[in-house]
Amino acid sequence: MIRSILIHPDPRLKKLCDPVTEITGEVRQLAADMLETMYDAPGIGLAAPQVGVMRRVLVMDCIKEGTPEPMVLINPAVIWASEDQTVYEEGCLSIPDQYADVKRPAEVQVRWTDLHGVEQERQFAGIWATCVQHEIDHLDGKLFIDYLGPLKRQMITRKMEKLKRERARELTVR
Ligand code: K2U
Ligand code: ZN
Repeated sequence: MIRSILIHPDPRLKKLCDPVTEITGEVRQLAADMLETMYDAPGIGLAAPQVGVMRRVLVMDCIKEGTPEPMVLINPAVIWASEDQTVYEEGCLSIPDQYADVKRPAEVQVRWTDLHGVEQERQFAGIWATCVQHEIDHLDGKLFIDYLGPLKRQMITRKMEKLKRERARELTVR
């Protein structure tokens, strides 16, 4: 089912998430819900804390020529990062309609456990390197605005607080 996405500022988005110790039916259901929620947003990545679950699970869709390739990464870790960095104008489903340039390693090697409990390893480049680093940051309570200067971060946070007040008012007025 589609789960609601937490909006910054929210303490749950700043927490360090717990590793998954056993791949239960509940973890499988979470991953399925996260993929459904990601596609609905739409987005190309989503981390469990964004739907309020403080577990080290992220989903991505490395869309290649149209054939969706949904990926579920459990307990992901960057084991190598290139010296080269790239800048990408990032956004975040938890910080709607705000975009800013973020510099990250251009390529990363990531190790994770898949839904079948099998250990995987893959090197990511391009937008997928950016996305997987953005999602792993979420598992460590880090948002892309944490890479910005204090003034820009504060301006975005103020905008989000206003948005949340408006959304709350809509709900009460209705
Ligand atoms: O984690 C999230 O909030 C989903 C992010 C993932 C992402 C952020 C920056 C750069 C790449 C991925 C996005 O909202 S997904 C939306 C999107 C779609 C296409 C390209 C970039 C971002
Ligand atoms: Zn995000």
